[in-house]
Amino acid sequence: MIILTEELKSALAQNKPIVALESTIIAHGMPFPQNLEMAQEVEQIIRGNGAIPATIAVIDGELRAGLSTAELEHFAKTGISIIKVSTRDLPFVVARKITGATTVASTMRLAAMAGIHTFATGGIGGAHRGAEKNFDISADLIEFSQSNVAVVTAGAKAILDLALTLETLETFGVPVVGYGTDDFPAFYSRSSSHKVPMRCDTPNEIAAMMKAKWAMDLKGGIVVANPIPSEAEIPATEIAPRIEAAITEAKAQNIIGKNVTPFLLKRLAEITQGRSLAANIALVKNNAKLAAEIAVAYSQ
Ligand code: PSU
Ligand code: MN
Repeated sequence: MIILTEELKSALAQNKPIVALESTIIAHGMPFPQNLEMAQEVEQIIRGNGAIPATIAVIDGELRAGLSTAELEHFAKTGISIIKVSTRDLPFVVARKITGATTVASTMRLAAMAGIHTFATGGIGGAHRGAEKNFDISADLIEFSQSNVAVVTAGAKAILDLALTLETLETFGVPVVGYGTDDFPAFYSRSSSHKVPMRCDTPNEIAAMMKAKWAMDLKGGIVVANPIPSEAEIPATEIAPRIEAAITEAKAQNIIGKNVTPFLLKRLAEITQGRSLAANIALVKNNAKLAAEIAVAYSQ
């Protein structure tokens, strides 16, 4: 059902390490041209660390893994006018032969469909603040209970309610592993006031968990929480008031549903004069490197 490049087909057949990448982060997560540079650099980092990148998207209704430079450029330049496709949107864009950018949830689903079990992103979606009333809980969290994919993420953004996010993952039986840390990272900051339930310090330890989980037929993914590099970090005390400001604006402008995350990311980049964007790019690259190392360990 999913269409792979020749390179990915033969890599899968030979059990070579592959890292899946999402396309929403390109179209909705960052402005052009930084999004295109990020997408290309991330692919290079994955190759440099011994794995093959598989950027996932829906193109004219076709489920695709492995995009050409021209296709990456199309997503980067078209930006937010490309439909953001979460799991619930897959039947619609396929049936209507539409082009869509896949989120963490739908990328996990399509990666698993292709037989790819490692995925690098920036930050996963989660339970938004106020989720106990408005039920805004990202489909990313539910997907972690469905698709057998380890996702490397810089924790979850402090635009979310991290306590509710962690509780939801626990309810769904999803392991949340701190990579070299006991704290759950908060995207722009290396730590939050929340602890991770378990910790690993090497890619081999994570690959062993993936094998153990799926050997037991425990369905679903693993959250690999990888803190942003220290030199790119924005301290929590500094970013917190800016996040508050962006959330207040979103409420005032009645931004809801799938538009919330892209709106907050864009406003934060403006409010921090690009600093949040630089941090975002640094953490995605850091996650790509770790994901490649995990994919290499997993393939052995
Ligand atoms: N977090 C980021 N950058 C992103 C996203 C999240 O730092 O680009 C995107 C991812 O594609 C994620 C999606 O899967 O937002 C979650 O959106 P929602 O909260 O609407 O489920
Ligand atoms: Mn949502």
